[in-house]
Amino acid sequence: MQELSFSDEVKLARVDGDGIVALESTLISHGLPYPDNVRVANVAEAAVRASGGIPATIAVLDGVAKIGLEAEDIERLAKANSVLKLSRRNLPLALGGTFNAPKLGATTVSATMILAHQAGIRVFATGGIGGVHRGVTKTMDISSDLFELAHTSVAVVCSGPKVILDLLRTREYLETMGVTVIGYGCDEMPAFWARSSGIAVDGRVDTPAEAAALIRARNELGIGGAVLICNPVTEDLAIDIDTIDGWIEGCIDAAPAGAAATPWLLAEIAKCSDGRSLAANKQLIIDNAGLAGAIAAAL
Ligand code: PSU
Ligand code: MN
Repeated sequence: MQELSFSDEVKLARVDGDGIVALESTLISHGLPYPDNVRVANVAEAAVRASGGIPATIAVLDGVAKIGLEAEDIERLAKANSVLKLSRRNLPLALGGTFNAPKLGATTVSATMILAHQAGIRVFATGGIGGVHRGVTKTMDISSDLFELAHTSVAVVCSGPKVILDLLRTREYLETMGVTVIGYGCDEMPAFWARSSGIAVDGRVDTPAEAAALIRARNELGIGGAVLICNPVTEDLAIDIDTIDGWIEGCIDAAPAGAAATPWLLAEIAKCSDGRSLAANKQLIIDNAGLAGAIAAAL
């Protein structure tokens, strides 16, 4: 088993049996600009604590998987400009001292789920999950987040798939692969900066206790894979999906291929939305962390 390094706070929580919430680090290194990224990472951790959980932000530092980061680790990830974006496929390249690869790696949803699962953490919060990209019939670009959600037993609290994606195909993939897609206080799948997508979820919960009961029910089946709890962005910062689609259509043809596509699109739309997408993105990450803390405490 991969050797994990725990922060003092997480070590203590493991002994005490507290509800731990995994937080990812790619949104720090690739998703949000500096210094917003540092503030959001710290406030998200505080939100987990405020709702009764213990935060464990996950990353690879100097070849070691760290479960729970110190303030200076977050600052380092936030400022460095050659951080690896780690998912299932390249996580092994960042671990250990054998390879010539850079040793500083931020974990996406998939790599965070893998490491959280190894650490025995059952709840994880992020902003928006990756999914099937628009243009998939030409590019075959499908986020490894979806594969991970299908196979790894960690509940994921998010605001739905990122709206830059092909939402219908992403929803179909989740259905085919047997991910339990739940609306938190809503009947439609939220889409990141947008509260609704017109696409149905599998079911709805309205309290952390209901979410915890559902996660327990899936775990007891022993089938692996995730319950995806979709928590819509707060109303005052939400953006209408047609407005967002206009911004996406205006820039998507210029987007780079592969792993660079998502960070590029997020940064580009932050510009053409006059910062509205960024404001929504920051707040939804913090709110999802708070909800995950309450669910972890209920579990
Ligand atoms: N949520 C955010 N911002 C982000 C991400 C999630 O609010 O940047 C990251 C996650 O790490 C997710 C990744 O796993 O985007 C998806 O990247 P890709 O589409 O290349 O798989
Ligand atoms: Mn991709």
